[in-house]
Amino acid sequence: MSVEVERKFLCNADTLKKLEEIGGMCLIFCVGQQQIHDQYFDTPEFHLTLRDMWLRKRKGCWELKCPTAEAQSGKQGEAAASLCTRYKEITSLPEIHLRVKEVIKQDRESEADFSQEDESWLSKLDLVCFAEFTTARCSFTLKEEGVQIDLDQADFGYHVGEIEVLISEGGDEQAALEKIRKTAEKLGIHQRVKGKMDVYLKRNHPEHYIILHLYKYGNKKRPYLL
Ligand code: V4E
Repeated sequence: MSVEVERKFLCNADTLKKLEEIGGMCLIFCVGQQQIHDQYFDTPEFHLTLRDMWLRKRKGCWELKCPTAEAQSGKQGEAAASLCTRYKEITSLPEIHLRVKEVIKQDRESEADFSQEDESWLSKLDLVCFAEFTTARCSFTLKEEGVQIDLDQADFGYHVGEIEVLISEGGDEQAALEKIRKTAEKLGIHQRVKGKMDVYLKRNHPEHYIILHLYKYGNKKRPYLL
């Protein structure tokens, strides 16, 4: 299982110019452009997202992003670390079923085994699609660093960049944070920006957005960190 350590940044007309500039110093490769269609699922009571768990279908495959054990314990560490997020990415469907059932089962007794052939498991767990959008993504890699930079343009009119390093679970998070810090410095990034979902929910589902923020800012016992 991999852990994605990443930092979002404001993406504008200058960003490509900056990438070209640092390309001269450290060999940047454009690894391609793609259209990504995402559908995100949760129960009407937000069982998953209130726990900072993000179930999505991307390019026909299921993915679950969930907080690492460290993030769950509320450890944020130094400043560089607090600018970054880290999430476990689970792509095995049986494991996704297990994790999702674990959370939802707390309120709803659901011991049913799920078929991998169809999507009836969604309705059995009362999971509905709450967000759907397409992102045009341009990706670059910094060869020497093992860093990926994605420039995303979501179809609801939001641009955001992200600097990302993938590590294995229990891998060297400090090294990943340092690579991200160095890349951010080269790109002249200082500010913290919102992710696509934050902007999408605020515009389209303000009640969901407010509930997630209340848990964060109200200091409730949920691990959600926006
Ligand atoms: C983790 C998370 C969500 C799931 C989508 O994650 P994100 O990295 O924003 O999307 P994307 O399309 O770049 O996925 P990738 O291709 O990198 O896997 S939605 C909200 N969160 C939590 C979150 C947050 N609230 N704010 C920030 C800045 N990051 C993550």
